[in-house]
Amino acid sequence: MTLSNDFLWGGATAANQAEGGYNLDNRGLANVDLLPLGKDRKSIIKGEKKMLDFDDNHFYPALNAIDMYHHYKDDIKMFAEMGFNVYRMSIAWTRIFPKGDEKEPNEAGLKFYENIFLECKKYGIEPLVTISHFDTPMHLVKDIGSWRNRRMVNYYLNLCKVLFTRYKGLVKYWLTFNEINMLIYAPFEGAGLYVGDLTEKEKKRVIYQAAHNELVASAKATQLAHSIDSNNQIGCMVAAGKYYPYSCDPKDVYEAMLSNRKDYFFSDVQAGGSYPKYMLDMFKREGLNIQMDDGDFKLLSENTVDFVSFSYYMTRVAISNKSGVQMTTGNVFDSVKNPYLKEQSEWGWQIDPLGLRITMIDLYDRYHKPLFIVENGLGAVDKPDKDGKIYDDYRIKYLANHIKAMKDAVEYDGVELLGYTSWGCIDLISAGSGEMKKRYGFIYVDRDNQGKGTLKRSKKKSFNWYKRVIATNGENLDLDIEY
Ligand code: P53
Repeated sequence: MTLSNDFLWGGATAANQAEGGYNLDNRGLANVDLLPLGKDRKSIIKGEKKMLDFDDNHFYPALNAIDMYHHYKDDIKMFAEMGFNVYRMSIAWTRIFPKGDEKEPNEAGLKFYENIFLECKKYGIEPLVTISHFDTPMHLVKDIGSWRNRRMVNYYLNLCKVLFTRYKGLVKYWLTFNEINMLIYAPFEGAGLYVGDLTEKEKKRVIYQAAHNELVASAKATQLAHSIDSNNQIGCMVAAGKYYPYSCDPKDVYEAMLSNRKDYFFSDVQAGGSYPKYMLDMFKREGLNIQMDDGDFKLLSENTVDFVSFSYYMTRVAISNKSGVQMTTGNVFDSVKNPYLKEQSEWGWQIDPLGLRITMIDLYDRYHKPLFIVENGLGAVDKPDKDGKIYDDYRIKYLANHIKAMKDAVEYDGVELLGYTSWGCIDLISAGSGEMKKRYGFIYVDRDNQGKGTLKRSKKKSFNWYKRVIATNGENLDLDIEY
């Protein structure tokens, strides 16, 4: 058997894409609540267009999402039926601290997550908790400008302290920030930063100041987690998917190297423990004047993460001269199309299972820490047939090929891997597009893009398939399965 007996198998969701119940039990508003469906979403995500309050012209899909707030018991039961021994989910910060800067936490919010963890425990499912999945209280966005302000570190730490204390013994695996590197490309979604009114230089300064503040917060959270309970295991989380050079022209190779460094900067600090010199040089050369406290470097070096987690959907391509090459439609960043990859999702994400293996080797060789694949999957349009059944063989194929590649990395390339949680194990709202139509789940949810539907859950064909994968610890990846 390739994978160890204690390998963690499961699925992943995020609060704002699944819970709904945006105004229940004193929950406050967060940046992610304000991302509308439709053409403005992308520029709002990127912090170019301002959306700090709801307006009547937009539909906001996160407000009710798939209403996991009321369905979590049934949903976790279905996860258990598939054999999950881990469930990755995130905390909505504003359920615990509705404004973000209160002294006392909101008990109703704490209770909600406690119930989720107890439900998981009932089935022997280990929770893997993302503390912030693109989630910043709107009050702090408006009041102090979100992560550009160092005071965010303290507010985030207050949240962490409450979580680590209250859930001691119930939760052991934590991720500090989801896809921390996304804040470079999507500052509002990633870190609550509206930067639309800034010059290019000022925008860059704000982004890297926010990055520094998040890195400090992540290290402090790691330190705190370890001091509250030595069993706690803390991971960083990066949007991975290597850049390939378009050709062996050294100019393309160099371009790919720079692009990879840009993403690895975050995990270089969180897992490696120090700022890359090129980054500090860049701050100086460009006069960015990033504010750091005296003890920051020491803190960062002494509080590295225990494991490196990442999302993987596709690889990207770097080229020195973009003129004349075809682009893919990605969601947040458009990328050069890889002519060697023949298949792509309906959203233009190029499918590359070997790229997962390559990314794993890359990350492992860089940090020598155990990896955890916490997101991977295929967003597709699922059409129920007249009996309501969903034959999602395309998803089965995607997952089988990626899980095979993942196993190969463990078996032949010497990579240490803790677990695998597929993204959106139950259909949820797409982060990039806000659509419901872009589905990842083994479990279908009856809801459409406009929020209409019964919210009824049903099993897709892939449900049975993943169940068998887990039951055989990844040994049986045959595509055929009864449904
Ligand atoms: P959706 C951009 C590019 C790759 C992954 O994405 C990304 C993003 C951010 O939009 O996000 C992660 O839903 C993220 C999840 C998200 C998932 O990938 O656009 O951690 O919240 O849902 C898939 O198809």
